[in-house]
Amino acid sequence: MSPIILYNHDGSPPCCLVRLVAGVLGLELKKVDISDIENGMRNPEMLKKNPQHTIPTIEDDGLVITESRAIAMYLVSRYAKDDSLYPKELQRRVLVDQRLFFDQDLYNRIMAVCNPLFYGKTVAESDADRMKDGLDTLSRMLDGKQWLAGDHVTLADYAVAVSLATLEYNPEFAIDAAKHPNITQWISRLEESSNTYREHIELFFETVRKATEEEKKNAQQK
Ligand SMILES: N[C@@H](CCC(=O)N[C@@H](CS)C(=O)NCC(=O)O)C(=O)O
Repeated sequence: MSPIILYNHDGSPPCCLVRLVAGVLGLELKKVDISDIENGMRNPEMLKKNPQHTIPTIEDDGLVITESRAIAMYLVSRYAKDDSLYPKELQRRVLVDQRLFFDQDLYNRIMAVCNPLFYGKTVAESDADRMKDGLDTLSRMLDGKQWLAGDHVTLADYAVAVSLATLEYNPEFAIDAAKHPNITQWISRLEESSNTYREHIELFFETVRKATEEEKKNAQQK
């Protein structure tokens, strides 16, 4: 079987989710690194494959799939030995689905406090408030719970944890353990649950740190 192709960037949070899920499932990925997304994904060949011009994009047996959460659902549905990460039973699956849809919204809120930094702009107060409101919601979801959807780790936990890891781009908004103990304790549980999880998140953090340092150096030289 030929390996699944992943159009990837190590500093991209949604790509991190796909790498993490593939890693947990023990799948081999052939990474095609797209360092310049503008040129790498907006050329005619790639736009034909992915009109959204986004990474992650995967190709598996000629099937092109975009959207990190859809890719994660596909990988589990096709390749996992059991359905624990993404249950087949409707009543359990819909719990994961609702958290994954919540996660897309949370990720957008998080990006709204990270994106301005890439362009040397300040974060709008309304965006900061919306992001904090998203964290408050997540904290309530975790109240009295070990995991986000059901009694064990699912795709929902991985997706939301990767979205939160994105805050490494703007540490001013890092999760405060005193304010959100439900969230920090849940992240610790995830870290303890799997070496693969830790390795993939660490690779993402390292990439972000290097990029941020590079950015600072370039700014000083100007
Ligand atoms: N909802 C999408 C978001 C993907 C996304 O925005 N990827 C960024 C890189 S982190 C990208 O490709 N941006 C380029 C563009 O939108 O043209 C997913 O989860 O896959």
